Amino acid sequence: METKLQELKDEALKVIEAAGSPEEIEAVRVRFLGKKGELTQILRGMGGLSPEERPRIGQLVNQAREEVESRLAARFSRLEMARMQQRFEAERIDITLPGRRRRAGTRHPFSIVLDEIVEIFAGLGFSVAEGPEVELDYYNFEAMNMPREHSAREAWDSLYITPEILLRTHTSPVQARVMETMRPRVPIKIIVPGRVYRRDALDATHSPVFNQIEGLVVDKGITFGDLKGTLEAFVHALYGPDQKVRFRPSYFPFTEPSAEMDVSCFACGGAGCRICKGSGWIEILGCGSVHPNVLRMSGYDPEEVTGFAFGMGLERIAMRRYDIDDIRLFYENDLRFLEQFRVEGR
Ligand code: 2U9
Repeated sequence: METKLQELKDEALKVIEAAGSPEEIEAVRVRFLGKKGELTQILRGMGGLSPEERPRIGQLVNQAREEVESRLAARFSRLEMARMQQRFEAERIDITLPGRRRRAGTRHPFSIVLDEIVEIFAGLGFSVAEGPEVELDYYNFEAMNMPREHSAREAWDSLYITPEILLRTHTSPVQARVMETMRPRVPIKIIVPGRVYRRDALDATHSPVFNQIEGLVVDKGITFGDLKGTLEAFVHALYGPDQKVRFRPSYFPFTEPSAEMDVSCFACGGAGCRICKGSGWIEILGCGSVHPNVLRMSGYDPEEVTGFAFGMGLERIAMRRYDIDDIRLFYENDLRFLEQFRVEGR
């Protein structure tokens, strides 16, 4: 009996050392210590022993059971430790590694320039107004002092949807709508950025869809001097305080008198270069005092209030700013182009 017991114990300890998982350990426990376990069977077979033998053998069997149990427990905790160690290794994070830069996108050059322009006019007390791109002929032309037979309409190759509805050719109709809503209250001080449409073939300098920013001020006693002061402040904020400006007489049906405003070339300071085509000047915008007919059409009395307005093309400004010679680059969504406009700190 003792020899069998010793053999069983040695066998048990051998297979415990060979167990490679909690399931295998449980199988060893059942094989030796379970109800039908090999060690348990010995206990059951003790009935055949003499009364003198029984206590001694019983003690030996219990010692064997205790040793097998403690070895099983030790093996289990060693496996558990090894498993945890493996997991720590697998999930180890080296917190000293440098952070991974998230690939932030870049802002479209239009957004960069437009935000700057809006910011400047906001600082001058203007608010932003928006309106529909699909517009009525009335607001786009008639309210802008261009009745149906007016020749100026030809200057705008328009995209009509119906005889009364078209894609707006400038953002001026939004100002007419604001005056209609506000009348007869003043002041109005708004800028109107937005897309405008013309029947133009797409090429390096023309696009059927482009972006404008127009502005309108209506109040009592507004003069052409207010126009010049406001727009000079704008140009100095956008291109720097040392730029010179000049106004040249011009014509627009919706302003009288009308003018075009140039700024001394920011690239060569006025000496003449490729950017300003040798003239030393860069045309920035058109402007003028609001035509009395336009005030009247939208419900204001030109004897009571006066105003000035201006309009600029966003593509023209962005192309000058970034020295871009093909307008199509703005619309083709080529990341090799767009990713160059990474504004620091954003
Ligand atoms: C109202 C009254 C007057 C808006 C104006 C211009 C001059 C102008 C062009 C510049 C370049 C359009 O983007 S561009 O092609 N615009 O020169 N626009 S005054 O005058 C208004 C607008 C609304 C009620």
